[in-house]
Amino acid sequence: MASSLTTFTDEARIALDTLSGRASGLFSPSLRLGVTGLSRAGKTVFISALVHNLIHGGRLPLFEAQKSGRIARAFLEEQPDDAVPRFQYEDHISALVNDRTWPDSTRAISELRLTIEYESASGWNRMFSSGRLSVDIVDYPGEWLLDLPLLGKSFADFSREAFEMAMLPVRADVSQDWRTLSATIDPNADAYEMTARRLAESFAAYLKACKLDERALSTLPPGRFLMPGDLEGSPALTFAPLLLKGEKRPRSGSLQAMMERRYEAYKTHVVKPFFREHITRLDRQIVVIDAMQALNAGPGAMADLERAVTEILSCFRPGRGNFLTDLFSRRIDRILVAATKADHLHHESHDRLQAIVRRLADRAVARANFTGADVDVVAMAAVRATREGTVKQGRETLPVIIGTPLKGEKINGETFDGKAETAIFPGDLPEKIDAVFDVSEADHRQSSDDPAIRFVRFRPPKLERTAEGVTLSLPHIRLDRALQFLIGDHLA
Ligand SMILES: Nc1nc2c(ncn2[C@@H]2O[C@H](COP(=O)(O)OP(=O)(O)OP(=O)(O)O)[C@@H](O)[C@H]2O)c(=O)[nH]1
Ligand SMILES: [Mg+2]
Repeated sequence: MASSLTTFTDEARIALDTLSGRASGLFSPSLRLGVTGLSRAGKTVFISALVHNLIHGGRLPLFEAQKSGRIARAFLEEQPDDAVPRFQYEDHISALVNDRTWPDSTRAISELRLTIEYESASGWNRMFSSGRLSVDIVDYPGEWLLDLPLLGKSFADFSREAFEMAMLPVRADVSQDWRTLSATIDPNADAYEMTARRLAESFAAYLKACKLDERALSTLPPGRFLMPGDLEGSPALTFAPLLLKGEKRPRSGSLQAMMERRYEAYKTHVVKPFFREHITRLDRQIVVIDAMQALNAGPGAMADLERAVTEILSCFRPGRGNFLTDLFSRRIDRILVAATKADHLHHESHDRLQAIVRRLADRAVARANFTGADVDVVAMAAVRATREGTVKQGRETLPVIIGTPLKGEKINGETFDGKAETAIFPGDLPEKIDAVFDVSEADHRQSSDDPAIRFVRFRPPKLERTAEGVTLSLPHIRLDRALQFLIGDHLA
């Protein structure tokens, strides 16, 4: 009785929230923009650059409302959700602009409200619209999204798949320790906390190792094993897949029973609330991917990135009979897959990068059987850390990029001090994009022995100042194109 009562009030509350959200939306329309991507993909830098460019009237020729001078001002306002951490915009901008360092990794959800005052392009709209749009930007780890498929999987499915993935050639060596440990454990033995912990730690260490630079493998669930947020050490995170023999029901008091219970707790107390409270309220979504790093690591990493994008897109596919479908009060109608960090390439390669991302997204859309939203792609740099130039080498003139490599970065044995500027010939992306997807080549070129591009991390750029000493907004590549797709139509 008690439990059905709570469910009832919960549902009533959700319905009321939706209603009041809709009603207040009449006065000041708001748009919820989700920004996701795997860790280090570039979410924080993207949001910071987007907001900075809008607030400071940056150069955004492809963003129509700005180009035609219809934006009166853009400013930050208090966010609507009191229980979600605020996106620390000021800190991130201070790092980028004053210290020329990249912002710290964020690893959890955060939110920021940006309000834009604009004049509508049509007289008709001018009469009826408020001329204000509040964009609620929600930054959250893609790793958490990849947990959605768990809702449809039993502990036995989860365990079986985890071992299958761990045995793939790209992962077999990094998963070795965890698999060896698992092989010594009997699921039917009595449950001991220390066994659970050892297994969970070993499994988490393997998941973390997949993320190391030279692997650049994207993530396997459970997402919170890599991004625990405030759940670190809790029982809902102290479980691991087990090598099960057959689909027997576990004996009560056994390790298997304990692991299963915790796996179910993870789904109930971590995965479901996250989707209910955050994902179902989004209107638009950008999925930031680090295609540069995957390209650099070879076709195995590209295939893996494609798998991650496929799974991410599946999460936004409505009407699949999962518990989400009923909860969607709004529907995401546009999704942008954005490869950021294009400033690591000369502009001659930008279109190739975009073509590669297009191919990747098309395949992901097809594999996820995705319909219901427009999916577009862009190769961009939220913050452009390099300039372009040419260098003469004998008779040849090579296109180069010029920037300040981060302290400790190396090329050809030279180590940079983080101060000197340098010109780098980044290499070209292949003309035939099939090559970058061809996994059969992965065996010969598993890591960066023969990278397609030379990849060095640069410091954020030095901002120019006007004669009056005002710093100009952060330079970017095609950030305006992303903005136009994500919010442009709401400012028409
Ligand atoms: N050159 C260049 N580097 C970028 C750009 N965006 C991100 N980076 C690099 O990528 C790193 C990660 O960017 P973040 O924005 O912190 O990534 P994130 O997705 O928020 O990462 P987490 O908070 O760890 O999930 C930065 O520290 C930069 O080194 C860009 O536009 N240009
Ligand atoms: Mg971040």
